[in-house]
Amino acid sequence: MSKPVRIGLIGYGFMGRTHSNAYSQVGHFFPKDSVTTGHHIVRQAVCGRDEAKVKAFAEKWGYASYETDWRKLVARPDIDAVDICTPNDSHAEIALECIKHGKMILCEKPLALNGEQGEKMVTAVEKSGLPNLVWYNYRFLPAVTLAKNIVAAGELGRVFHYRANFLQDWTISAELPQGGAGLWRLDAAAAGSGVTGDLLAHCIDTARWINGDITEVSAVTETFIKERTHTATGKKQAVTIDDAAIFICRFENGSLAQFESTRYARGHKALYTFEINGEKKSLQWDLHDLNRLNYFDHGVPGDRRGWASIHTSDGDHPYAGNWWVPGLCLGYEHSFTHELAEFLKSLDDPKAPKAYPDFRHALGTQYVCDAVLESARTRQWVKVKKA
Ligand code: SOE
Repeated sequence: MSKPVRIGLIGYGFMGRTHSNAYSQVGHFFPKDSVTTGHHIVRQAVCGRDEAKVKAFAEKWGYASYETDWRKLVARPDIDAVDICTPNDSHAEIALECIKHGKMILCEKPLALNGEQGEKMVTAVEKSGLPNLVWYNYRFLPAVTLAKNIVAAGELGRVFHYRANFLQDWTISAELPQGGAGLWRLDAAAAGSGVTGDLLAHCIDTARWINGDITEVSAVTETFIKERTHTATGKKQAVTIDDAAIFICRFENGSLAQFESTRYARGHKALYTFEINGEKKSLQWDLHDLNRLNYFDHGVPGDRRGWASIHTSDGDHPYAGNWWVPGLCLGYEHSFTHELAEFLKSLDDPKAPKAYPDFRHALGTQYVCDAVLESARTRQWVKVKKA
């Protein structure tokens, strides 16, 4: 008999919507008799401070009830799993409270404000044995998972290079305030860091998943707009987030890498790209063309050699067979549904290797972010702690 996983969602902004969409889709496309034998999602409650808004969200997205105090939601006996979709400064506090109440946790990325907070979360959750996940969603796009599978099968041979960018342009205006809905990402007190925790963290998660641990980094960061009006006070305040971050690094497998993220690349809205160069093959992926994996195979005869573009929409591509008919495209939102399907699958079979990032993996990513910020501050190479 399939067991319910009654979700309590805290926070209902952009991420609250992406996760709610996954909660409503997963049972249709990854039904319990195929990938997820044994657990199904119930949208039990959503929590937000503004009663009218949270009530409207609950109605729109099919939650059975709502709360305006997150502690009440966490304490409710009819909640099995809490989804933390609040700004980064409350992830640790809420997660620790969830653990006290024996709730499973699905936490928005990045795990915490910094490694120190993240360590407390990992220690507590591992002691409790409660299932835990961090929403690093991009891994779960078919083309990205295919890249992981190709590298894991050893097809690239020795890996020499990893290269990733995450470019945006939405904070160029000096008139944009810091703090408040969406704009808390510009306030270091709420976000912990700027593009490092917000954008580079995605690139680092994917890179560590595909290419292994990063051992040391050398970084530069810049804050282009030094002061912005704070929404809470209406006054100009110093901006202390990193607006742009660039780093070079070494991986444990000996490969060298470069990463860049910025919110000042005019013209780019969310250009996440990565490329991996191996001895035998290279792979390349671009979020703006997310169904394709570009693939160069040096093993084919010289006169046919060239970059191929694999449209990862056939039935045998990761996750694609669960959706429409071959050739039809998936989008950004599907990545969340796939991550959730993996979480449910692992509840069904807790002994099987986990195919999603948990708190410990996210702590490893947090350590790389911390090292990037420290290296930029000290202008030194910094060794990355091992999670
Ligand atoms: C920032 O603009 C943002 O929404 C991030 O917070 C998300 O994690 C990223 O996926 C898209 O960009």
